[in-house]
Amino acid sequence: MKRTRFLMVGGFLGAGKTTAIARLARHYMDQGLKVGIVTNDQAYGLVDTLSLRAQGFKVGEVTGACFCCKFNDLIATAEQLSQEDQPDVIIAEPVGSCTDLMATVMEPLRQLYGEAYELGPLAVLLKPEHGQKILGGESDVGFSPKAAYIFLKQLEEADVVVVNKIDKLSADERTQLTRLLAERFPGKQVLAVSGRAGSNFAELITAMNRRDAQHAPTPEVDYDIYAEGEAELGWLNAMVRLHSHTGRRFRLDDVVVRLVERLESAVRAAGGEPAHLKILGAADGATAIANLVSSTQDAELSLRSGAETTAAELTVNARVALAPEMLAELVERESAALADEFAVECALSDLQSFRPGRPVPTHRLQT
Ligand SMILES: Nc1nc2c(ncn2[C@@H]2O[C@H](COP(=O)(O)OP(=O)(O)OP(=O)(O)O)[C@@H](O)[C@H]2O)c(=O)[nH]1
Ligand SMILES: [Mg+2]
Repeated sequence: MKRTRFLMVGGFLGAGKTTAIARLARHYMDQGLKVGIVTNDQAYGLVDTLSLRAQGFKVGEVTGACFCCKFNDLIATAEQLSQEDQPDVIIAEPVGSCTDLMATVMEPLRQLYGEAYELGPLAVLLKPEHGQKILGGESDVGFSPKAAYIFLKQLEEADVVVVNKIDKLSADERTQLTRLLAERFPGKQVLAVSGRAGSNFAELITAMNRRDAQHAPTPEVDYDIYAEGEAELGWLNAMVRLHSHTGRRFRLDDVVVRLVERLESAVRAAGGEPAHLKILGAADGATAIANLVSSTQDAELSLRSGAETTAAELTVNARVALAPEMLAELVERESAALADEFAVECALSDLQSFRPGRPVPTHRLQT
């Protein structure tokens, strides 16, 4: 039986996993290989799934909890992709606040499903600003110690650590960050790439294609700290439908960016800290995506549609250090205010807001 190569690209919220996975998948497809992608979230209604499907990729999803707690759903989703399309490669994107993936996903796959899947390395991406602050020991990191614990555990278990978004770094900043990583994790492979611009991406491809990866020993993980770190985040997925009753058209790109900007200001005014706000707008077959990955940066339009429309569906995914009830209130209020701003009607549905529950892995196997 042909084994499917299974790759996983992890990293903290907003590190650029989906962007890098799309580039990786495109590379394999250009080589004539079939690729399936598996996305993952604590809730349903995923921006990442819609975004990757809009780019033409075959995507299955595991929703309702992370891969480790829904290991059997991950297997079922991978099998479904295999039945439908017989992919040569499956690339999985875990939830950005997850760690211990080597012991709870990769090893169980190798030990229990090794006949079906050939495992590649676990790559973990990091946002430069997180790396600089946490590894550099800055005091005002905008990051709680428990969230920093998860971030560091992700790097510790990685086969390959990938400094992403180097298009935003000077040569000095890049050298300093790779030095901090080498000091903290001696012997670990460290790459520096831009998933979006494609710089140095060939190095990540070479690393992902390695067949002789020696996995690092499984780190010990304190599940109390891990669970408390995850539970500091308010998680919200929702759908906002906009409709122009007058027939006047509005720009899809403008509404997604404005809603992200509005949410960012509202979150900050409420004393919260956004980890990742992402909104995907769909209208008449067109797709626009706006993101915000930190309160020190502006909202950006990561996918431009150029579309003008009289009706749109916005999928809102917010991961914010703020009480989930408050986050839900802000999303309701700011969606209504957005509708007023664009003189359209608005309906909010499928709202799920909660703190992620304690992870209870299906399996935990040591390397
Ligand atoms: N400058 C720059 N921005 C990037 C790069 N890669 C991703 N981004 C941007 O970072 C934001 C988050 O990217 P995603 O790919 O959605 O990040 P993610 O890790 O999948 O996020 P979650 O799934 O929410 O954890 C988007 O605005 C991207 O356009 C990069 O290499 N350079
Ligand atoms: Mg993603």
